[in-house]
Amino acid sequence: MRRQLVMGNWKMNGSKAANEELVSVFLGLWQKIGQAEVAFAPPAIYLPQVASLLARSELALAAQDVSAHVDAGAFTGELSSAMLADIGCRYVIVGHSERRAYHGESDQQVAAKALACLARGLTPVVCVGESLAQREADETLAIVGAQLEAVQNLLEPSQLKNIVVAYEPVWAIGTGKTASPEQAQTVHHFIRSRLGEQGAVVRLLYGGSVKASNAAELFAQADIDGALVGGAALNAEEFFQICQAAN
Ligand code: G2H
Repeated sequence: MRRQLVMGNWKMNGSKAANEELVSVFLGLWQKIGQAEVAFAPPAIYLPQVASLLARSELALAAQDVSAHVDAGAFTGELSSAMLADIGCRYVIVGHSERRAYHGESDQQVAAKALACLARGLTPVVCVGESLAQREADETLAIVGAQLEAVQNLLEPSQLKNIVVAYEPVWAIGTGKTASPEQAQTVHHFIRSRLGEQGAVVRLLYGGSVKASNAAELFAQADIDGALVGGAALNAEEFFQICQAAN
């Protein structure tokens, strides 16, 4: 049985006051009625603040990125998985398409970051997904398969069961276009089969313009175990509705 996971990726949004408001409104609504696991991924500078806002709840803290370097050292500007674990993170998003596009992260670097997370007890949420041009060229499964394979090549099979995979078609991110439930299910099913034995326990999230209005039909798909939510996670009421749909 895979417990549904809904993670709010705040991207580069927030302020001390806005974060406090968002988390407190959400917690007031959530009040342990939910079965799904819920996580917040604020910008790194706000992780300690959100950790303290979530302290008496069961909600999880997630980081948006991590260094691939496991050991402390001369890596200016980087944050290690040990540091993220130290301040209470449970999850780390790795390989988000915005990091791949704007910071040139390769499949191999993303895999190294996933390994760094596992080395310090954090769960990597490995993002995969194709661009519009790749989908139109019928390359979706080849691209997603290659992104996944880089992770499979670096991790031991026994470590694979401790990752989460987020399928985020790049053409659906922040565009208002969502993959249809059937399109998403096709790719999720492919990912699960590629994960082999471990596929039965690995949670597969869908991401890309998830909203209160489309969450339930996505979550109804056999291989969709939750969502990575961007824009709609910045509104406490809407994020609550999405989390409720995952129960
Ligand atoms: C995809 C998603 C969150 P949005 O990037 O990771 O963002 O829901 O705004 O498309």
